[in-house]
Parts: sequence; C-alpha cells; structure tokens
Amino acid sequence: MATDTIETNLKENRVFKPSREFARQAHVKSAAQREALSKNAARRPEKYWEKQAAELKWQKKWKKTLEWKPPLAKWFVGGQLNVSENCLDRHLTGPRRNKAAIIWEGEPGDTRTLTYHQLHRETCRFANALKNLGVRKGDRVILYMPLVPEAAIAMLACTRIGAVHSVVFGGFSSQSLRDRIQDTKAKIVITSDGGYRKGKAFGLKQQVDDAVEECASVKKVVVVKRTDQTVGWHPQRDVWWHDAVEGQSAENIPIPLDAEHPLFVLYTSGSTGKPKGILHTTGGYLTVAASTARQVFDLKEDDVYWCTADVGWITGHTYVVYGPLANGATTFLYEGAPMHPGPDRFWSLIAKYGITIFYTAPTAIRAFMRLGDSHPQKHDLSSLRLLGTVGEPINPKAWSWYHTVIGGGRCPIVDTYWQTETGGIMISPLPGATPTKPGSATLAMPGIDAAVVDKNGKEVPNGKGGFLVIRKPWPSMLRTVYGDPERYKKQYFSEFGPKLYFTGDGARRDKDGYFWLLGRVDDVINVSGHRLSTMEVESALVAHPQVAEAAVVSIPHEIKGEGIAAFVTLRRGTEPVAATTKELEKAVVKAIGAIARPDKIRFTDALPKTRSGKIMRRLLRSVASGEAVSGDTTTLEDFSALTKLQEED
Ligand code: 7RM
Repeated sequence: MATDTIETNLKENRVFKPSREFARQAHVKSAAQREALSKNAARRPEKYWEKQAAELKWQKKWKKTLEWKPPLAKWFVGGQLNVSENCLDRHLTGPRRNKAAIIWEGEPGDTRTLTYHQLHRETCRFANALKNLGVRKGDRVILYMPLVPEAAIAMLACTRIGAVHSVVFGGFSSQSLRDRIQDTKAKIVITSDGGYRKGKAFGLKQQVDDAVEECASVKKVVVVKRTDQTVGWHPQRDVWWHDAVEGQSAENIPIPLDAEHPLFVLYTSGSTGKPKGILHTTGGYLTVAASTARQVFDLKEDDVYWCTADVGWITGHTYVVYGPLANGATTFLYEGAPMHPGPDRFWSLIAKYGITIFYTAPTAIRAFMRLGDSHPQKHDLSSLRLLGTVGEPINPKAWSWYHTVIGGGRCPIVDTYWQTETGGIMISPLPGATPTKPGSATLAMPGIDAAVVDKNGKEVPNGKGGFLVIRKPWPSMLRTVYGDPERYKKQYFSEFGPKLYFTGDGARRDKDGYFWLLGRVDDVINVSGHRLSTMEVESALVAHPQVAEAAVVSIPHEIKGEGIAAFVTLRRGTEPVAATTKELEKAVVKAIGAIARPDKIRFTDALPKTRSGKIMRRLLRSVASGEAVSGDTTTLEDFSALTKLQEED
C-alpha cells in the first residue's frame, strides 16, 4: 500500500427517512433505538451476542461465550445445537407448522410449495438416506445443483447429521468442481440431471462424471431428476434421489453438535491463487444469520421474502436458506434466468406471489435499469414493502431507480455490506430506524466494530478514505481457510496485525459516521499520488443519463504513474456520438475533479463479471494496458465479454 489512505470526493447529499408507517411496525423502530442497541453492544459485545444466541434452541447451553486467541476465535464454547432443528423442528408445534417455508418456481413456470411440516419431512427422509449411503458426522458432501427445493433440503439434511456441505455453483466447470471435491475430500456429490436456464435444459451430471473420475474420495453420487435428460450412469456409484429416499422414515433425530462443529465450506475467489475454502461453524454462524435476517429484513409472519441469490453463493446460504428459515419465514426461490422468457420475469414473479421483501444485486438492478421502466411498470408491485441490495457498491443513480421504479418511492432500501468471510451482514441500514443515503451502506450492525483505518491501523477521521477493518471478533466470522491456516492469517490478519480483520475493501465515513464503500483496495487507482476509488469515478459516469454501467481501472501513465481507463455500457437503444466522450469526461471532472478525468473511454456492450455479478476489474486492467490476461479466470461468467474487448482493442 503506497500511501496512507484513499481520497474521497464524491458528493451525495440526499437523505431518506423511514416512513412513520414502516417504523411503527418494524422490529427496530427508531434511530435512537438502534443507537441504544449499538451502544450497549459496543460496551459489552459478548452480552449482545449471548442475547442473540439465546433466541435459538440449544440442546446444551454454552459455557464460555468467546475464546479469542487472535486471530483464532471460538464462540459459545461447550454449547450444542443443531441447525436443521432450529430451522425446522422448532416451527412445528405452532401455527407455522402448515405455513409455507419454501415457495419455489422453476424457469418453465412449474411451482412447488413446501410447508414447514413438509420441509421437515423431506429433510428427515433425505438425512436418513444420507446416513444409509454411509455419510457420517464430519464427512464432507458436495452439492452441485440447480436452484430446486432439493438443494435446500440437502443442505438442511447435512446439518441434521453433522455432515459438512460445500455448495458449488451449478455454473462452474467440471474442473472447478473437481478442485473443490479434491480440496474437501468429499465422500458424496449431490447433483441433478440438469436444470433450466434461458429456456434450455442444461446438464450437470456429465460435469460430475468428468470431475469424479479424478476424485477417489467420492463413494456415491446422488442425482435429482429435474429435466428428464438422459444421463450417463455408474450403477455402483450413482443413485437417484427419489430411490435414495424411497421407504426412508420421516423421523430423524437432529443430533447435538458443538457450536464450533464445522457447518459448511464455501469457496470464494481472490484476485490471485486458487479459490479459498471459507469455513463456517454452527452456533456463531446461525446466531448471526438469524439475528441479522430478522433485524435487516424486518421479517414478519406474513412476509413473502425473496432473495434472488443462488445457493452457490454465501448470500444464498445466509439469506435464502438459514436466516429466513431460522426465523420461520417464507422464502421464495426462483430457478431460472432473470430475463426469461422476457425482461419482466422478476416483476411478474413479484406480482404473482405477492413478494413483500426483495433482495438482489446492483448488477441486476443496473441491467434492468438499462432496459427502461416499461417492464416493471407492466406489473403490480404494490406488495413490496422493503428492498435490499448486496454484492457491490450501488451507484446513487441505480439506487434512485430501484427506489422509484421498483419500490414506488415507498420502500426503504437496505444496502447490505458483507462478505463470504463475514458470514452475515456487517454494515446496513435497519429499515425502520436508519435514514438512508443513496450509495451508503450506512452503519455497522449492533455488535460489529467496523472502522476505517490508515496503513498503520490507526482510525482516520470522518471524511477521509482508508481501509475497512473489523476490530473485534464476531460470531459468524470465518474460522479458517479450509486446509490452509497460514493463508487465513496472511489474508485477513496480517495487514494490520492479528487482532484487526482486514476486509480488503476501501471505505470512508461521512460526518454522520455513515460508511461509504469505495471498492476493493486492489482496484484503487493511483493518479499522481492521489489514491482514487473506482466506485466514485464509476458513479460519476453512471450519473450521465445515457450510461447504464461503468467500470474504471488503472493504466500505466508516464507522467501520472497511473491513468484512468473507463469501460462504459450505454442504455439500450442509445449510441455514443462524437460528443459523448467529452460529456462523460466533463461529468467526472465536475463530480470529482480534474484529477479523475479518464484518459481513455471505451464503449462496450458487456463488462466481464464474476458468476455472482461483480465486475472483474483485474481483467479489464489487462485489456486496457494491452497485456495478456493472467491469473484465475474460472469465476468469469461470460468469457465472450472479455474476448470481445480484447479483439476490439
Ligand atoms: C455478500 C457478498 C464480498 C465483497 C466485499 C465488497 C463487495 C458486498 C457490498 C459490497 C459495497 C455492498 N459476499 N460488497 N456487498 N460493496 N457495498 N453493499 O457479496 O464474498 O461474494 O463478496 O463484495 O467488495 O468485500 S462476497
């Protein structure tokens, strides 16, 4: 890190207060109530987390709340609980028994609803099937599936018997799958004969067959029948899901597991090296998943909650499956592509199911914004009462569009900042309590000690940019990088010593203490010694009426050290004219200053993104400086977006 901090220049002054109606019915009803919660939690963090943990059902109470030997943390030591019992059995004795736990729609339009009773029953039967196939406590199980209810059932069944699941997103290649199976030494792979996306049945089984050829640890492959495609079959090894559960009892006693028993491993890519297997454990993870889902999404008994993430991502773990189910909520799942069969599929689903809470990513919001207002306007979105975003900083323009066109100006927006590693939301508005500012994730959650520091780990004053750290352990923090404890230390607890968790993100706080995320520090651009945030330059570009999306990266520059290259996607139906480049330069200079004037602006139809929708600036950097692309590209969603950029170069 060359200089102390990151400069920050973007101005955004609008404030949106929660409406009185929303605040009145919310779990946390006012800024004062949030402040009191946070103050008490800051004074006695362990007390705060004990209280959140006590909302769960424990088979044995913990003896010690926190054992902190930096950088190693253990939470709720000596306690025992079962995640599946907390997500299912707990809800079976009252009126939730026959409430929808999962409402699902496949891409072709087929639908299924599982009540808590039914989800419990199917989970028990599959847990028994897994035991029957030889899965024991501590064994690793890989899931490589489309977004069908069986994915959630399989996750819950693993937790019921103490098996450790690792979900591999169905869009990954057989090689990525193989690497993850080998890294975890999984005994079982659960997959399907395919799923539906963009109007076609895609396959998964062949990828599994190819991967497993090189994985001696795998004893059985369980296959869900979803598409009726013909699949290759290894009779000794393969078993259909429906055959595996046939005749299995609908009773299964959830076994007590230590709070620190491994719950799942989820792989996440860094900018260099192979993907890291992030390990989460049982008690601390569920405590944060449940409490943050309740507070941030304000879950109520009659909500129909939809988080659009796939279960292959952390968002799908914490806020599609575990958080909502631990709260006895109804979680909606959609299998397919957002724009199929038309660009209004999401909006038609919201109307059809009466979705009340909708949680998606800025990349999706920008893609919808690009297509114009007519598609959402065709549908009745009046059931919505709360909107959320996650995954990247949201540009103020996309925030405003989401607020007005989707939320009808009536729904609070929770911009939730967190990571695979943090397990749950770290910085976010509470919708009934926190006035929001477009582009800011606002304040750290109660019990979370987030701070912006300089390169010496010293907190910077409000208004200054720097590095985002978390200064105290929290229950859902990652426990290690699976099989690589050194990497855990090096990656997260060395930049600022073994006590400060480094997120890898840049941030600043404004005069009200609100956090503004500035992007990954690896992506920061250093122009003549000024460290500029990618986020701010991009937002200035996106603010132009013609622009839908933008990504900026550094290019080598003889005088300035680094210059700025911008890749810009225009709104559908608009073309760049001679003046557009000048206008965009002017917009950046006006919003930030001459120092941030882009040296190069390129118009493109698509930006290279990860499969979860984050812009891969590292690749754009290579394109912009004419270098060969190096490093890991396995997480790239659409390789053609990259090759096209290279060809045009
Ligand atoms: C949940 C998730 C983590 C990285 C993180 C940030 C970025 C996520 C926001 C955000 C600004 C947000 N997990 N990020 N949420 N940046 N505002 N609300 O995305 O492990 O896949 O990614 O995503 O850079 O470090 S993740």
